[in-house]
This record gives sequence, structure tokens and C-alpha cells, in this order.
Amino acid sequence: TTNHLRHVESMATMPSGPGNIPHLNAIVLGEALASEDNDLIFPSDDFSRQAHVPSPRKYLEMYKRSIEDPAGFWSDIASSFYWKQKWCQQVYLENLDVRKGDIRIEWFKGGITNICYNCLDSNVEAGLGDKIALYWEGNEPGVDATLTYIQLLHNVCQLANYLKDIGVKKGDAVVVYLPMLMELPITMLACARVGAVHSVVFAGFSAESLAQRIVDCKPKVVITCNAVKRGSKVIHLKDIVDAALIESSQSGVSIDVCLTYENQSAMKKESTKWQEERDVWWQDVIPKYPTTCAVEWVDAEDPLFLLYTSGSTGKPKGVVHTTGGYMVYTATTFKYAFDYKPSDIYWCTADCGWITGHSYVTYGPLLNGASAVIFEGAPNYPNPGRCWDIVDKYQVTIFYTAPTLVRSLMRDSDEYVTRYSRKSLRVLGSVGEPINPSAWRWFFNLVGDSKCPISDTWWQTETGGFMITPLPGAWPQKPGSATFPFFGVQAVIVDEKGVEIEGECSGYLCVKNSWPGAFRTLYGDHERYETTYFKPFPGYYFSGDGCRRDKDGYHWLTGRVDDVINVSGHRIGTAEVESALVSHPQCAEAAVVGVEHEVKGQGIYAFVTIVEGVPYSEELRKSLILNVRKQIGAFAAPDKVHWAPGLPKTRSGKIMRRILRKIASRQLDELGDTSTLADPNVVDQLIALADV
Ligand code: 6R9
Repeated sequence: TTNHLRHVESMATMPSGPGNIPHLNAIVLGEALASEDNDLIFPSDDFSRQAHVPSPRKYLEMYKRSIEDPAGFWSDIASSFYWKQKWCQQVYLENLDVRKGDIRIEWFKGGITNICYNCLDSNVEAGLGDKIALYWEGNEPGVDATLTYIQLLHNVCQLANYLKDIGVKKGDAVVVYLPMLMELPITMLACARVGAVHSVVFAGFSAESLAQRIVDCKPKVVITCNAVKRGSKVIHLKDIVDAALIESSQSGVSIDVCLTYENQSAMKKESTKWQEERDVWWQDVIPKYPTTCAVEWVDAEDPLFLLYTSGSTGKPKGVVHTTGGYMVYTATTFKYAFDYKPSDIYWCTADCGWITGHSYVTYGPLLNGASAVIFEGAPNYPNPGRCWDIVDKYQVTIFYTAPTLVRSLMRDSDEYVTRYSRKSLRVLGSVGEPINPSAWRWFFNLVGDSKCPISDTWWQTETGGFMITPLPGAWPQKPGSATFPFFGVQAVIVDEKGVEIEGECSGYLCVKNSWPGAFRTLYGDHERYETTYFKPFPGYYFSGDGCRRDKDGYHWLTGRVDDVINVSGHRIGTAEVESALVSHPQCAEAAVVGVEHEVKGQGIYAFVTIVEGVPYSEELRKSLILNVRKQIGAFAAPDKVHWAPGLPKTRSGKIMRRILRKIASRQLDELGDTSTLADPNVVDQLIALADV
């Protein structure tokens, strides 16, 4: 264990102690880490030696500067990007205290740049033109394609020229409903090139959800494809878009152009339903445009994209990210958290329809000039070895995925992993939900052959990029802990009164300052932005997550503390599912809670009260679930519907979810005090109906 000693030593010899950085107080003492009961996993000497951040000491030095001199720290980094015009003297402007006025976060204000230029043109100019930017792996093994940086630039320019041609201007919204084809990052980049704001909608959302997002941002054009194959299933995306466009026009938002890519391997042109005056085949028009296109220069604070995410109440929130800070932040977090080097081949299994795909499929990797794999298919098709087949095929060195995938692959024979070499791997990553220690170990020991550090990255749609993450090479890891805050992030844990707690503790995870990748507002509702995120604990950004800090200063995320359920890493608001259920004519009332699920992390458990006189039946159960699939998407379908002639309510009519959670998880001896219920009998009734 020379490694072990080396780390403890280097911690003990840190320059001047942690100073004003509370989360480091414990770890700097060193002896805590050396104690027997710690479950620590150390990076190898070889790994640490070559890493960007090779030691706790280096981390501490950089972290301290990032907190004490954020302007200097981020200016130095931002200077390596291309700016048409440099930002003003003051790099960032912030006020995170609602009591002192509006929350206005600005970084690099006055700086003029373009993120597409920095992703493509800059890299081509730096000599990376012939480097592969994207490896595309189709649903069927053997179907694949590549684009070099120069080819990607040409493709992006052609689409950008088309967008300009149909009148898309700086600031206009473009809704994108595409699966994981190269056309998805191409579309995002083309929007950025012309200064348009993309709103990518995950292609698993239903027509109704898509319509809602179209009505909200009123795009000039919708970009989609006719169909996609995922595993053995064909999904007719264009039909979903057609239905969404009928619905949005009923709400007064009509779309003139629906640009549709022909995804030949899934569906032929001829069998696609078509509306001549509105629909345009991508392949008919885009290749005719010039392969160069002047960049629309934008202010650092001009919006780059909108991405909807679920909250605990009401309709989904349109999270707005701007250009300059997001660019600097995604690039920097990508580089450090994955210890990225130019020779790496990177694969993130996330879909571009979620924030992970925005920041760490498209922008972060391309800003670093990386070669990234994108995968159209399902990770267990044609068999559960597909991921490792892809890793070997492209010699993937950095593999970033979600705990739910790890857990689902764990259930199959290890032989699906061991039959592949996986020798190329050097860093693994995890995102979306807490990774349980057993999944962590399987991922580490089996997939990574006990040699690849795991970057368990905690962050959110709102944060734009990683917030708490290991830096592989710097720290010994603890399975299941996201470790320490990234540079520039002052993560704090507060109690219910909003008072910061130090040392070993647990409470609500907040952030004390702003960081460049932070979202700036909720689309069209700045008030909701302030109320949701900055009012609960005045003076802080509130994440909605619970967190524990252990005696060594490591952070352990404990899940959402609001009414948001995390299903397979996807955020779903209980209120959204409830509203989909009660819109069913035979559903009188619904209450939804999250329940532990072996693969998905959390499953959706719905209690439903049926209207008087209607019998509860299997058919009704199915039709209730169908309502949720139709209104939100298949991924939000309840795992269990529990018939509830009555719901446990307080005398003031408030549903007691605490009791419902216990019933859902069958912890019947932990129901607690039910005497405050308006009708305590409903509890026994619910228990009796648990398996109906
Ligand atoms: C990136 C992303 C955000 C919520 C977040 C938290 C959970 C994400 C996590 C994690 C524990 C991690 N979450 N990463 N929890 N450890 N490494 O997932 O964004 O879809 O907005 O979800 O996901 O609960 O609040 P988003």
C-alpha cells in the first residue's frame, strides 16, 4: 500500500491547510484517511503521474484560487477560447441573495464569441481537421459512420445556411426531435452557428409533451426524422411530430417547416406520411447548400439553448443556458473530470435529449477537440455485451454512463463483459443518480478491471456541468461518493433553517456562489426561477438534493428531497404523473410516490381513486397507464398502480405522502403516527388492497 501512504503523506504536507474551505478541513488532517474503517480505492501511481490533477495538493491549490479569485481563475481558462471581442473588465456579476434584489448571473459579459466556432473552426485551424470528431454506431451491429472535424464543419455549415435561408435568425427558437444520429449534434451546432436557440426534446417524449414545448417557445422550424430503430423496435417519430403539430396549432402555434431526415435503416421515405406544403426532406435540400457559412457572433450572455426539466410542481421548466460561461464550464469540467487527453476516445451513452448529452456528448468533447462515439441503439441489443463490443471496436478510453445501465447489465452473466478485452478503458464515469456501492464495485472491478477510476459526477440540468465530481488521479475514491466540489463551486450543506453546517453532517445541498455554467433563468418565468431555486434558502442556490458529508469531507448524495422521482436517471415530477392520471375520465384522484427499484433506482408507484360507481379492473389499470404514456412518454409509466378507495389525508385535506411511501415500500411497521388523519381507516383499507 505504498500508494495509500503516498496520498496520506501528500495530504499531510499540504501547503497551509484548508484555510477557509470547510469541506477540506477533515481530509487535510490526513489521519482520518489512514484509519482502518475507511473504504478507500486509490488511483495507481502511473495514473496519477500522468493526470492533469495528480494529487490532493494540486487540487487544493487550484480550488483555493478558483474560490478566492474567480475572475482570475476563469479568465485564464477562458483566454484559450476564441473571442471575437474580449469580455469587459469584470468577468462575472452575481447576486445569489433574493433579499437583495433580482438574481442576475452574468459571466464574461460583453465578450463576443460563438460556441460552434470554438467547437469546429478553432479545431480545424489548430490542425485537427482530419481527426475524427464523431464515430457513429448504428442500432444494428456493423452499421456505422464517421465524421472528421472538417466534415462535421461542412455538414454544420450546410444546415446553418439552410436555416438562414428559411428565415431563422439570432434569438429564434428551433425545436429538435431527433434520436442519436449524427444529425442531432449537427443540428445543435448549426443552431449555435446562426445564433438560434435550440430546444432539443428527447425523442422518447410523447406528442403531447412535444406540443407543450413547441407552444412554449414558438419555434420557426421543427427538425426531426421519420423513424428510429432501438433494439428490435421501430419508433415512428414523424407520426409523433405530426400529432404534436396538430395539437400545437390548436393552441395557436403553427409551424411552417418540418425538416425531416430520412433514417433509411429504420424506414423508407415512401412509407412516411407527408404534408407537402410543410414537410421537407433533409436529404433533398441540405446537401445543396454551400459548405461554408459565416458565424453569427453573439454576446457571452446570449441564450444558447432551452432544455425542459421536471420540477416538483406545475409544468416542466424551460432551463435557459447562455453561451460564454456554459462554453468555458463544459469544456473545463470535461477536461478535468475525465482527465481528458488528445489521444482519448470518449463514449457517453446519454441521449442528446437530456443535459448530459448537451454538455458531454456535444459541447464539452468537441470544445476539447475530442473524438466521441455516439450510439443510436439500445445497450442490450442484440445482447447484453453490446457496450463492450463497442468499447473494443472503437478502442474507447473514457466510458461515461448511468447507474441504471450498470445495474441492468449486472443482472446478466459476467461473461457478456469478460468475453471482450476492454483493455483500452482508462476512466469510467457515472451520472444521473447516486450509484450504489455494489454497482460501483461491479463497474470498477469487472468492467474496468480494477484499474479505471470512476468519475461519479453530480450535477443537474440547471448547473450546466459537473458540480461535485472526483478528479481521477487526485483523490482516493469511496464507492458511491461523488467526492469533492469542482473548481469554483462552493458546495454547502444547510439545515432546514438554511444555516450552513460544517464537518460531518447531512442536510440540504446548496451552492453559495455562481459558477460559469449556471442557468440564468427559466424561459419566460424569471419569478419561478427565483422562487424555486433561490427562495427556499436565501443566499444560496438550492439543488433539491439531500447530501451527507462524512468525516473525511467526502460528499454522498442521498437523492431528491422534493417531489421529483428519479427513474433510470430521468427526472419526473410526481405532479406531472398525477395530472396525467387524473385527466383520465374514470380517475377521481391520484397520488404518486417513488419506490426503490432494483434496476431503475426508483420506480413510479401510483395510488388512484376511481370515480364512484366504476369498478376497478385490469383494463382500467392499463388504460390509466396508457394515459401517462400518452401525456408524458413511456419512460414515465407507473410501475405499479394501487387502487385506493380513499387516500390518507390530514383534516385540512393534505395527502400524507409519508404514509403512502411506507405502504408503497411495504414498510408497514414504520407507518408512524396516523392519528392526525381525517380517516385513519383508509390506511388499513390501502394495506388490504396492496396486491389487488
Ligand atoms: C445530470 C443530470 C439531476 C438530478 C440531481 C440528482 C440526480 C445526477 C447524480 C445524481 C447522485 C450523481 N443526480 N447525478 N445523484 N449522484 N452523480 O442527471 O441532470 O436530469 O437534471 O437530474 O439527478 O438528484 O438533482 P438532471
